[in-house]
Amino acid sequence: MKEKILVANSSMPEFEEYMEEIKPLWNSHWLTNMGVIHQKLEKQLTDYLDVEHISLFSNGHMALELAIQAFNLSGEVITTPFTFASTTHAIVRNGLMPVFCDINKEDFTIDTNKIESLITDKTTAIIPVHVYGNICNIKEIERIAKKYDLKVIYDAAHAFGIQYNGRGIGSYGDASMFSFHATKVFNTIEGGAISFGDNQLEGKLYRLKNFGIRDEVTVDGVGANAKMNEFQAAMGVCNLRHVEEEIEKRKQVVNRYRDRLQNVKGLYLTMDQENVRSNYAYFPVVFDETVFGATRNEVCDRLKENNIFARKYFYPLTNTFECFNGEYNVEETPIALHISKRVLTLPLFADLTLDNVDRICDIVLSLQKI
Ligand code: T4K
Repeated sequence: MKEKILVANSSMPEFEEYMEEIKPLWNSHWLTNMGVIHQKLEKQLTDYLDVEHISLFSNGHMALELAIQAFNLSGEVITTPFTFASTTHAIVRNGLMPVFCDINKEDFTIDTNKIESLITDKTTAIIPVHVYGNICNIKEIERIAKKYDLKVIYDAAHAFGIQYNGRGIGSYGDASMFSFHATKVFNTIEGGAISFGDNQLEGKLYRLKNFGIRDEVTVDGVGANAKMNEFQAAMGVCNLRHVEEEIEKRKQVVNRYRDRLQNVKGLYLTMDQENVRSNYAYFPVVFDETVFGATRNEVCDRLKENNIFARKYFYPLTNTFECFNGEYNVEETPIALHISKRVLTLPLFADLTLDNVDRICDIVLSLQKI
C-alpha cells in the first residue's frame, strides 16, 4: 500500500527550535496565565495580522463563543450552515437563535443578497464565515450592518494571514476569530484569537477568558477559562517564523491541483479572489456527478481505498445536526445543501509533494466518465 495521506498535516518547527523556545520555562515555572511567551506572541500576531488588537485563547471555538458573549448580543444572529460545528454552536451556546442564510455558489460564503430579507427586529448581529479562506463580500456586509445597526463578528478560522485590499482580514467588522488548531495554516497546537478595533473589548475578553477576574479581590464577571498556555504560545512563536514559507509551499500545491483539475468537465474549483492575498488553507472540489461521471462519495471512497483521506468539509450542514432536533428548515439554504452533498476537500499541507498531488489527481481523474 502506498504512503498514507491525510487531509491535513500539522506544520511543526524543528524540534530544537521549539526546545529553545520553551527552555526558559524550566527556570520561571510560569506555564500559563498570560506569561511572557503569550505576551510575545500576542504582540507578534498583532503585527503579522495587521490588526489593532489581538486577544489569544485556548482554541478558536472558545474565542468565538466568548467574543459573542462580550458583545452582549440578544435575539437572532444571521449566519451560514456551511461551516464547522463551532460557528453555530458558539451562537446557540450563547442563548441566541441562529438564522441561517444561504451561501453563494461561487465561493460558498454568505449570499449577501439574501441577508436583508432575514433581518427582523430581533436581529442583533451577523456572523459570516470566510469559509476555506474565501473572503465574504465584506463591502456589502458592512453596508447592511450599518443600515440596520448590527454587529459583525467574522468566523475567520480559515483566514490566517489573508489580506484584503492591502489590509489584514481581521481588521474588518467588529471582531474576527482566527483558529490556530493543529490542522490550520498557522498552529499553536490548539489555539485561537480574536482581533478587534474597539479597545474596550480588550478588558472584557481578558476577563471572560479568565473567570471574570478583575484583580485579586474583584470578580465582577462570570467568565470561563480559555487561556492560551506558554507551550501553545511557544509553538506559535516558532511557527510564525516559517509561516510565509508554508503559505508559499501551499500555493505550489494548489497550483498543481489547479493545473490538473481546473478544466475537467463536472469539477468546480474556487480560484483566487480579486484584491485578496490568499493563504491556500483548503482545496475544495465540487463534483457534478451528472457531468463528471462519479459522485463525491465515490471519489472519496476510491481515494480511501488508496490510503488517501480527503474530507467532506462541510457535510452535513450545521442546520441538519441531530442536536437541533429538526428545529431549522434546511430547504431555506438550498445552495448550501447542494454544495455540501457534492464537495470534497482534497489533502493540502505545506509538505505535500507534487508527486503525491499527481497521485491524488490521477485517482480522481480515473473516475471521470469519458
Ligand atoms: N470555525 C470554523 C469555520 C472552523 O473550521 C473551526 C475548526 C472552528 C471554527 C473552531 O476552531 P478550533 O476550536 O478548532 O480552533 C478539524 C479541526 O479540529 C478543526 O479545528 C477545524 N475547524 C475543522 C475544519 O477540522 P476534525 O474533526 O475534522 O479533525 P480531525 O481530528 O478529524 O483531523 C483532521 C485531519 O487533520 C486528520 O485527518 C489529520 C490532521 N491532523 C489532525 C490532528 C488532530 C493533524 O495533522 N494533526 C493533528 O494534531 O476538525
